[in-house]
Amino acid sequence: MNAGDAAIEIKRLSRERGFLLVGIARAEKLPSAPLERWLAQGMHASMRWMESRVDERLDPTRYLRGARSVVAVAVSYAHPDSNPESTEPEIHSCRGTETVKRGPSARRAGGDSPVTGGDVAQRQRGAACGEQAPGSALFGALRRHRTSPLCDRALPAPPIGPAALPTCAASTEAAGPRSAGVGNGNCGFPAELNVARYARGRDYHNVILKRLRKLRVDCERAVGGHWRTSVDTAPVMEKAWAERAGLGWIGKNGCLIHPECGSLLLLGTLITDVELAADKPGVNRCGSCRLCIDACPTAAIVEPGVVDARRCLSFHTIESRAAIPLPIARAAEGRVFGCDTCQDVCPWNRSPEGDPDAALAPRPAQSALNVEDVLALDAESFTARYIGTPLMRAGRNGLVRAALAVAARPLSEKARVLAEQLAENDPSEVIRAHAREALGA
Ligand code: B12
Ligand code: SF4
Ligand code: SF4
Repeated sequence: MNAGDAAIEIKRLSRERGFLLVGIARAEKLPSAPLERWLAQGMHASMRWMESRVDERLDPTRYLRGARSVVAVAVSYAHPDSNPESTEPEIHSCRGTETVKRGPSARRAGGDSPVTGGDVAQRQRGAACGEQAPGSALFGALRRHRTSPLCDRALPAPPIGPAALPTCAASTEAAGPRSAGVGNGNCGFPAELNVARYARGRDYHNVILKRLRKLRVDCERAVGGHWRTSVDTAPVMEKAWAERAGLGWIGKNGCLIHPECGSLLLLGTLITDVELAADKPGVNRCGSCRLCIDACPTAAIVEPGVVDARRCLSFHTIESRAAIPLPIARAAEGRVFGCDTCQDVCPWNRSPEGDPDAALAPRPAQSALNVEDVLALDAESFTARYIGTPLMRAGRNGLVRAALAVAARPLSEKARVLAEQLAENDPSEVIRAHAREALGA
């Protein structure tokens, strides 16, 4: 099979296995400066594992001897707002003369066709047109922005009409009322704890890795050669490969953005020594927009595309086990596990195309947590509740620590009683310290 036919076959197999997007890049050494500079400046904070296997991270031929191609895949987790307060979005997107109702019911009824990536013809956005029914999730989200004391402080005034839109390519293509396929996950729960969208269902590592392993077997059968899989699990720069494979571009918020599906995507790769026809790399379409940089509650986007983990809420609430510095904790305003702000404000996430992955469907009980419930967790009840979910990454101690740090002040009476017990008896010094701080506030 020649490289072109092999690429077509691999893409077909990828879609058959349930990947929304797939593209191919030539396996070659990545420029080392961005990663080396990021590490040298300490932006990886305490993620020491980022320092190891740098050679492999930068060069796929070191990870797999004789590697010639990188297959990048993505799934979407842009499920309609899983906040119990929101209603189903009624968004109509116009493509030429065709009007397609979008939203969960339309999807269930087969209203959306699958979206393709890589070199496969992209669907056109069509004429600049977007309608939003009053009373929909969008208007609900904006109302919450205006009324929630948390969000008024945490976020800049939301852009409502075309005049307020930034000058990035999205604003000229999709001018019209701001249509929010996804709302701001941090809004509407001032007294509660917010979980980042990607973490509201099953653990994506399990879902994607299982699929990738099956796909690897399919690929070996179809075109032979050696294949290695990765989804966060290996020294592979997944965003860089997705960009090179034409899945989109790395935006100023540091995330891979697909022009139709937005950035609420999770990525994986297959590295192979089989020669496959490569796609054209994605082209950056952020333009002069800087909404994400300005909206970040902790100023963690220190340069376009460069996130300093030492300031990022995602790092402090998910990866770090240490005490959360007070200025970061105050700015978190209820974000107990991860953060979506720099993606929520992005115009490219207004009305994402492509079916969100059913295997990653959000569970309401995992989307917004109750402070008292979290403070009452012990190791056993934590595992029983969250096994198989991304929350396991923080562990019971990490989650309780973050809840104490980011919960709204003053604590409720019931939360105070629990915090007093934690301050006194918890085996973790970090939890005891955060509990004391929460009680003193
Ligand atoms: C370490 C890590 C983090 C760290 C550091 C974040 C970061 N931006 O690097 C922390 C814990 C903060 C984090 C947070 C999040 N993460 Co994370 N994370 C990773 C991980 C494991 C490695 C990323 C890495 O190598 N960083 C080091 C820097 C130097 O690398 P880089 O940004 O990729 O740099 C390359 C390019 O960006 C480019 N580059 C560098 N600078 C610049 C500047 C410009 C202008 C441009 C155009 C390019 C560019 O060159 C570099 C090399 O070629 C990847 C999985 C993986 N193995 O790739 C997931 C990954 C990036 N994370 C992911 C997710 C979902 C998140 C969160 C959204 C989770 C959440 N909701 O809380 C946040 C988003 C925060 C953000 N705005 O980036 C997804 C992103 C999917 C997507 N659409 O892009 C990934 C790919 C996991 C996956 N398998 O899907 N993450
Ligand atoms: S995830 Fe949150 S804290 Fe981190 S860069 Fe984005 S907006 Fe800032
Ligand atoms: S919000 Fe950030 S990532 Fe999105 S278009 Fe604007 S600059 Fe780019």
